[in-house]
Amino acid sequence: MINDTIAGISTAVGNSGISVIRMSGPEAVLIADRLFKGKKRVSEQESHTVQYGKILFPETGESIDEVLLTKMKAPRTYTREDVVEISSHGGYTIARALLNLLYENGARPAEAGEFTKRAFLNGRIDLSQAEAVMDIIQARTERVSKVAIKQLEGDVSQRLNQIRESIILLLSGIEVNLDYPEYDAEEVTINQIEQETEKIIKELDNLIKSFRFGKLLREGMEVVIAGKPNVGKSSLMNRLTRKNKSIVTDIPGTTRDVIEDYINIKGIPVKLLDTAGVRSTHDIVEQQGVERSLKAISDADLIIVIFDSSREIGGEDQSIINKAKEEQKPYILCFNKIDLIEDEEKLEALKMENPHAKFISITEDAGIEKIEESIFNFATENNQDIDNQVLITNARHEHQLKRAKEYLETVLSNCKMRMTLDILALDLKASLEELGKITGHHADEDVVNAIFARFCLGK
Ligand SMILES: Nc1nc2c(ncn2[C@@H]2O[C@H](COP(=O)(O)OP(=O)(O)O)[C@@H](O)[C@H]2O)c(=O)[nH]1
Ligand SMILES: [Mg+2]
Repeated sequence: MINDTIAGISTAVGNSGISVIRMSGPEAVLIADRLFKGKKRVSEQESHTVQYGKILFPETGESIDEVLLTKMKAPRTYTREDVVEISSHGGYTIARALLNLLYENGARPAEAGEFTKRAFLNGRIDLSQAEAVMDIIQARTERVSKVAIKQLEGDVSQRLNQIRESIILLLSGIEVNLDYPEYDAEEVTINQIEQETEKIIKELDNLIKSFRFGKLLREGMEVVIAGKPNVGKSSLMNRLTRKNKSIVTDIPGTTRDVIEDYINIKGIPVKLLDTAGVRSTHDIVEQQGVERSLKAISDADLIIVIFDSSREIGGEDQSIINKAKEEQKPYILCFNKIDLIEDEEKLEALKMENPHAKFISITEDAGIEKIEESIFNFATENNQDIDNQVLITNARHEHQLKRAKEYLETVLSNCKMRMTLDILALDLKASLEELGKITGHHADEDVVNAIFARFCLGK
């Protein structure tokens, strides 16, 4: 049982219009009553209403600030405990003074994420939902926050609970058989377990697969623009970011360092890197730039390789494709400067030779949307239905899913070897536990603490 009352500042610290100080626990109303002076006592104020008043030093009666006080009685609250929120004027000094007063009157400082942890411990949300709360706060694009909100609403939890229930059903079938062992019944049961386990593994696989896109969404995707000097890498960088961060000149070897910026492609946070052109050079600074380009290529999720279609495609161009292949990195091939090709037939021939390539002109702003589209399609693996999918976005969840799957694979091979039911039950139980760690049915205390420690204060 949780029996203490916690308090913390829930808004960002710094100059702001208002600050919100949140208090949760059995004594929240009592403490507020001691310090707040409004038309009604807080204990008499109706739940889920707001009241104007002042916070006073209890000894001197001196006012600290005029505030709005929101009272929310358990259980319909964020933490499922009594919650009082005080909105004061903004700024660090007042919020700090109010908070100290709450501490002096019986509340204790809330740890990072402790309000949400209480929501978890009191059973309002499960662990994966609590993690989604953090993802909402940190979301970099609207699409990312939408996915996190769906997770908070429980779409991952629901899917996992369905899977857990199927396993529990198998286990209860085994129990019955162990209690009434008849030779035939056991045989039938093993066949059923085998079929059912195969199905469950497929469902786990779908979730595990969704992590590829989920991870790109949550952590962002790194896309490197590569190519030999003067093909238009910096021009593309500037066009995609709609900024003039990269220096564009007709002097080959202008970009020396890797230049980074963030863009949002249909809701996917993309870190774009403009690199020095890859070529052999005696200029020491440029050489280092080339090294960095090669390093960026080996770290990237995706590479945009640019060729200059007005010139002969040569060995240096090919070497970049080779580098991508060597690193097993996916790439999008772009032929830039098509405005310079006067001969229509030559362009058509080039297109025929490179059916997967994109043909663009940055100066004439032609074909850029095709690049954006390719980046998006790469991330979703051309899945049109990506918005309606349950997505795994959290590495911890993916890890647990894989563990659960491993145990189920053991169950399968044990079925094939006609092992006894009690042995099958062992691995089924183990997989159930691994899944339970995602939602918190079986969470270790250390894991729970580690998760909430990553939260911000006041949440
Ligand atoms: N005609 C034409 N020139 C371009 C195009 N894209 C870039 N350029 C020019 O090519 C030169 C090199 O561009 P830059 O972006 O600095 O290439 P980088 O060395 O690969 O970064 C500059 O003079 C650009 O204006 C294009 O689509 N058409
Ligand atoms: Mg450049």
